[in-house]
Amino acid sequence: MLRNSIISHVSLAVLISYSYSSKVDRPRGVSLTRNVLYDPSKDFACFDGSGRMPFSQVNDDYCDCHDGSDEPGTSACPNGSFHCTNAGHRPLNIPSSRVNDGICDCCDGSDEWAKDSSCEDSCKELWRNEHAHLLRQAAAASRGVEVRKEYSARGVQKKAEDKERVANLRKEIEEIKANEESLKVRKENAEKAENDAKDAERVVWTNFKEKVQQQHDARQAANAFTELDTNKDGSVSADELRQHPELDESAEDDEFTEDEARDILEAVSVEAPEFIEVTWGKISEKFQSKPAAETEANEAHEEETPQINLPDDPVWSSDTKFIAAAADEARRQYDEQQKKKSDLERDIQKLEKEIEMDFGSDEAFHELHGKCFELDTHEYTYKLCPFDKTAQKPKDGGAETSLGRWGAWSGRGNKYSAMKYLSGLKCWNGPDRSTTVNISCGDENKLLSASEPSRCEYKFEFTTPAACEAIEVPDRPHDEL
Ligand SMILES: [Ca+2]
Ligand SMILES: [Ca+2]
Ligand SMILES: [Ca+2]
Ligand SMILES: [Ca+2]
Repeated sequence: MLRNSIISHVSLAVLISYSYSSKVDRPRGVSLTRNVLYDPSKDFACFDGSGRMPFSQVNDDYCDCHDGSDEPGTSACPNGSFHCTNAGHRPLNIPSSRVNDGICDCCDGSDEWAKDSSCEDSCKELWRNEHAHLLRQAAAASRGVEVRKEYSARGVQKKAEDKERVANLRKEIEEIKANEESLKVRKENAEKAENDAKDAERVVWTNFKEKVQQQHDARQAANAFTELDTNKDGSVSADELRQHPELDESAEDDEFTEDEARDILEAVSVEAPEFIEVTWGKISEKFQSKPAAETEANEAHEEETPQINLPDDPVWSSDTKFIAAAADEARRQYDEQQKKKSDLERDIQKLEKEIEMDFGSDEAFHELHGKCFELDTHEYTYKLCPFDKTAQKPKDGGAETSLGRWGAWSGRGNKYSAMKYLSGLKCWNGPDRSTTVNISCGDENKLLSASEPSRCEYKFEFTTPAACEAIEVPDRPHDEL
C-alpha cells in the first residue's frame, strides 16, 4: 500500500522531471550518452547490477541502486551524479548531493529544479566570457606560433649545416689518413738516420772518454806510486805499503802485517810499471793520499789529476745536426697531422652529439641551445641553460650550485612539455639535486618561477614560443543538442 502511494507520487515526479528537463526527452540529470540506459518502456537495471525495478522508481527521490544510477536527477543517493545540459555553454556532471541544495551549480540552473530558485541561466554569458578569453589565448598562441616557425626554420637549417660540416670534417680526416702512412714512414726513416748518426758519434765519443779516463787513472797511479815509494828507490815495498793501514784487507786483527802487504803486492816489492798496471787496480778505491806529510806532492797531485766529468753525448757534428733537424721536422709534421686529426675527431663528436639532440618535432627548441635564462628572486639568481644545466647562485656573491645537468624530455603526454635535469650537486645527507622544468607557450623565452617543492628537487616554470601551438576556438559552444 505504502509502495503504491509512493509510486503514484513518483509517477507524478517522473512526469514533472520529464517536463522540466530541457528540450530533450530524457530523465532529469541524465546525459545524452547515457539516455539509452534509461528506457521508460522497460524495467530499469542498476548500472552496477545491484537491482532491477520498474522504471517508475527512476528519479522517485528514493535511492534503490547502490551506485545511485536510479536517481540521476535527485539528491536521494549519496554517490549519484547529476548531469547539467548547460545549453549555450558546456555540459557538466556534479555530485547529486548538490541537486536542490539552494546553490546554483549548473549555469542553466537545472540542478535547482524543485524550488522557485533564483538561478538564472548564465550559460550564454559564461560562454561569451570564456570565448573572449580563449580568443585572447589563441591570439597570444598564434603570435608564439609565428616565432616558433622562425625558430623551426633556423633549427632545421642549423641541423642541416651541422650535418654538412660533419661530412666536410670527415673528408678532411680521410685526407689526413691518406697522408698519414707516408708521413709516418718519413718520420721513421728520418729518426733512424738520426739515431744511426748519433750512435756512430757516440761510439767515437765513448772511446775518447775511455782513453781520457785511462790516462787519468794512469796519472793517479803514478802519483800514488811516488807517494808510496817514500825512500825513493824506484819500488814500493811491503813496509812502505804498510804505512797506509787503510789498505789492510783483513782489518779484524788491528794490524797491517808484512804478509798482508806482500799478499797485495804479490811480491816483496813492485816497480812502477807493474804497480800502475796491476797493484793500483787493487788498492785505488781504498788508497788515501797523505797530504800533510806530502805537501808538495799533494799540490802536484791536485794539479795533475783534476776531476774529469765528460757529458754522455758529444757536441754533435754539423752533419749530425743537419740529420737531427730533418728528423725534428719530420716529427713535427707527423705530430701536427696527428693533432689535427684528433681535433677534427673531437669536433665531429661534438657536432654529432648536437645533431642527435632532440630539439622537438620541428627543431624549434634548437633556438634555446647555447642560451641561458635567469630569474632573480630575493635570495638567489636561478639559471636555466636549456640542454645544458640548471643552477642557483646566491645574490650575495657565493659560488654557483649545480641543480642538475641536462637529462631528458620528461613531459607526460606531450614529452616536450617538461625537461629533466639530473645529477646536480649532492645534497648534504641527501640525494643529488635535480630540476624539472615545465615548458609552456609564451610570447618570449622567460624563466617565470623557481621553487623547491621537495628537498633538493627543484621546479622551474619556463615559457617559450618554441612550445606554442595554434589554439582552435570554436565559434559556438558544443551543445549536446
Ligand atoms: Ca529510486
Ligand atoms: Ca545546487
Ligand atoms: Ca821504496
Ligand atoms: Ca791486517
